[in-house]
Amino acid sequence: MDQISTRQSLPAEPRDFGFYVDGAWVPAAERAVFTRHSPAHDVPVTRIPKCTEGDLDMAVDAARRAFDDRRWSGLSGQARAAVLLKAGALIRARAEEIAYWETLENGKPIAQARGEVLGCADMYEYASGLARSLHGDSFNNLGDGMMGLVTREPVGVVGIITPWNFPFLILCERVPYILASGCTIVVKPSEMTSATSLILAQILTEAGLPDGCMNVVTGSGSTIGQAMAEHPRIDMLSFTGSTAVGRRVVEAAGKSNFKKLGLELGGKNPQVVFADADLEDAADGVAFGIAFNTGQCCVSGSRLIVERSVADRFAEMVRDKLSRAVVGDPLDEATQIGAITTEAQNRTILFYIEKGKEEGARLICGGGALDMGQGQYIAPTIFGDVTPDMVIARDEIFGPVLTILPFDTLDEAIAIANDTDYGLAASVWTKDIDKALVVTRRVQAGRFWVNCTLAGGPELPLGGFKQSGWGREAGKYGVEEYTQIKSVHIEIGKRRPWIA
Ligand code: TXE
Repeated sequence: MDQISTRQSLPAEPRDFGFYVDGAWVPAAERAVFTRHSPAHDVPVTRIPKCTEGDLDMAVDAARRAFDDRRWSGLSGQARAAVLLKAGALIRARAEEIAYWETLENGKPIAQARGEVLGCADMYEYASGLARSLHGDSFNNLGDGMMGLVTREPVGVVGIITPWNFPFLILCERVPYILASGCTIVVKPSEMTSATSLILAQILTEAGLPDGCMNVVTGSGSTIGQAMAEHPRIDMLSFTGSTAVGRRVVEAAGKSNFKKLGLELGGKNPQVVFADADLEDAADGVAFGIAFNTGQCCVSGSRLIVERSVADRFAEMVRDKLSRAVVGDPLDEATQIGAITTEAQNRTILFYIEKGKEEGARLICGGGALDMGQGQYIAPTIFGDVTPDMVIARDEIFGPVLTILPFDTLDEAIAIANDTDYGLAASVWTKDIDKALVVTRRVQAGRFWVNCTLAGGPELPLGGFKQSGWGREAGKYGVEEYTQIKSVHIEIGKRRPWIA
């Protein structure tokens, strides 16, 4: 795969998209259209239809038909695997194009976007194996007259609502696993970043996915997203986004058909650094953990909990690392930190930076917007002397803002790490295996990293403890999540009569 150049150019015209239902594009036609501007370049890049609730019904009907007539769930695992493998190959072949539109709508560095897209191809390849190995259980110990089976069946029509921070990655942490299980899908991407979800739908059709199994409806969260949560013919909904909207989704599911829910919500993730760690390695990891994707990352390591004896030296090491990160035009191959994706998020991050200053935290670096001539950028920011009660230590900021909380003992480090409503991810940095294991056991988080951070891949599951969510995505757990279990009792020979 060739890279087009070290600095791709902007599109001459915004690209027009329709939405995707029953294996075909539906043109925007007379519907209202949302024009998305690149947050890094301030120019229009895509035009996306604002779908109506009628459009959603059309997509749900298509997914419903495709599920109910068994055109997908009735295929063998081998046949489903073939489609997933082909999809992985097509994603690889079109990685440059997907990364380009991801970068334009999201503002993330093109090299990072490319890496994410290739990682997504791997998920389809991995999930193809799961389509073939998914199985239930059997009971051969019920006596000579009875055998028991436990089978797994696909849940049905699955809705997926995604956010704008990793539009393609978060989608692909779900779609191949859901398809491997035999379910059909209706997606609503974030209105800010719809392009790559739409491109994916077309790729899946090209890969041989039967019509109606993957549908994408674009539009706002308050209309289409809310209508999905309330929809009586959607059997399960996977929602990734804010905790506040997650709460609304739970209420809507309860008021409609009790659809099964998967929720991946916010995080305020601890990075616990002991004095005996390889501090050079840890400083690089902590800088990466807070600045990757400009901190707009549910698993970003936003709370640095560091042993007091090295706290000042370590803060200086992280500051030095961040000062050397390349911030700039995300279309430039060398860029490591791009733009903030939405205007609302930009305002939110700047609000929290001012809050930190008001609360009396010590500003170590950054502290405001970066003027790059165009687009919206925020300087990587570190606050020292943070106390656990400060707002900047408690709220998910979702930006490149690191708060430092020192500790003296292992127990204190664990207590600070757990002093949050969230439980999505955590890291520990130490050369002492006992400390690493104690922290790994006692800190409440769905994903844990030892002497690394933000590592991932299709094999290991992701999801949160506490208010970070429900359920797991990826790995074998990610397929099982989209199945329901049926138990089957089979009589062997003549039944013992109830009335003789
Ligand atoms: O999220 P929303 P926003 C957090 C992060 C960020 C904050 C706000 O702290 O600052 O959320 O971001 C759709 N019913 N995370 O406003 O609104 C919406 O269209 C159904 C963490 O963008 O939750 C989009 O597709 N759906 C998170 C998706 O929900 C609704 C990633 C997420 O939007 C809806 C993103 C409704 N009533 C933000 N309203 C993470 N864990 O990665 C909106 N949506």
